[in-house]
Amino acid sequence: KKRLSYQQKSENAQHSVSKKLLETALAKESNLIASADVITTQELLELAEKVGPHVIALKTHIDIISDFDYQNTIVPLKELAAKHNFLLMEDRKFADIGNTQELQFTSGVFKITDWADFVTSQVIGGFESLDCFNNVGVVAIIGMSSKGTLTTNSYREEALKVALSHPNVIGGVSQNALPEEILLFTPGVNLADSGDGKGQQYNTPDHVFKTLHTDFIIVGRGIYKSENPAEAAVTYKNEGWKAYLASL
Ligand code: UP6
Repeated sequence: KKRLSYQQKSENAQHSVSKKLLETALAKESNLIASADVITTQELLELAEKVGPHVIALKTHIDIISDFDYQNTIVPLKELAAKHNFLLMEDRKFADIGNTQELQFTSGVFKITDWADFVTSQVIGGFESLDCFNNVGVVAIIGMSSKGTLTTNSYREEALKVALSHPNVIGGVSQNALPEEILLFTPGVNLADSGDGKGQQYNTPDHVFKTLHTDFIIVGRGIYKSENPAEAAVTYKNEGWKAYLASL
């Protein structure tokens, strides 16, 4: 069975962030999102500079940055995103009632609403919990990559109903195929390892394009822990693009 191309998906896209992601993928011939799970501003900015040219988005866990400071962390990060043409994906995995998520999204020191192009959110709080994200795109957590996850078949089915019905949702994180009207983001991708001894389970880019028809691969340690992150990013970018073309 064939999949829709990025071009076709971009023509069908209902949300400006989906469109931007798909256009960036086509322009850079990349479906790679680097996960910047580093813990200082300097490491974050250095990684963004190195991998920026090769990725369509940089995924952050902004709350692990120990010296976070909006002026010193976010302002230069946004400059790098503009310079290298990538989007900012904050992997906050919101999981609360709408009012609390709205506060977590707009307030505190991180002020995610001011800089993220799109965010991840659980859908466990139900449809209305996602209403607060209407200035960004939401990637719904449908299924997790870790061993023993509670995202069973029936959970995923219900989560998908919420995701598909909400206008803020552009895609889902999953280890299973999703309907083609939303974008599929797949973490748990690594060319060298099959796990991390802490429950993470890895697949290759080839596997996730062939079996899931994923749209975007998310790679963390495969890139930022490598000796040469820029080179590793090129490798994952090329592997991902080759696997995408082969799945058409
Ligand atoms: N992530 C997963 N699995 C999920 C959802 N999210 O691994 O189901 C995120 C992690 C991490 C990245 O929070 O930031 O993707 C994977 O990193 P890794 O490649 O170093 O394992």
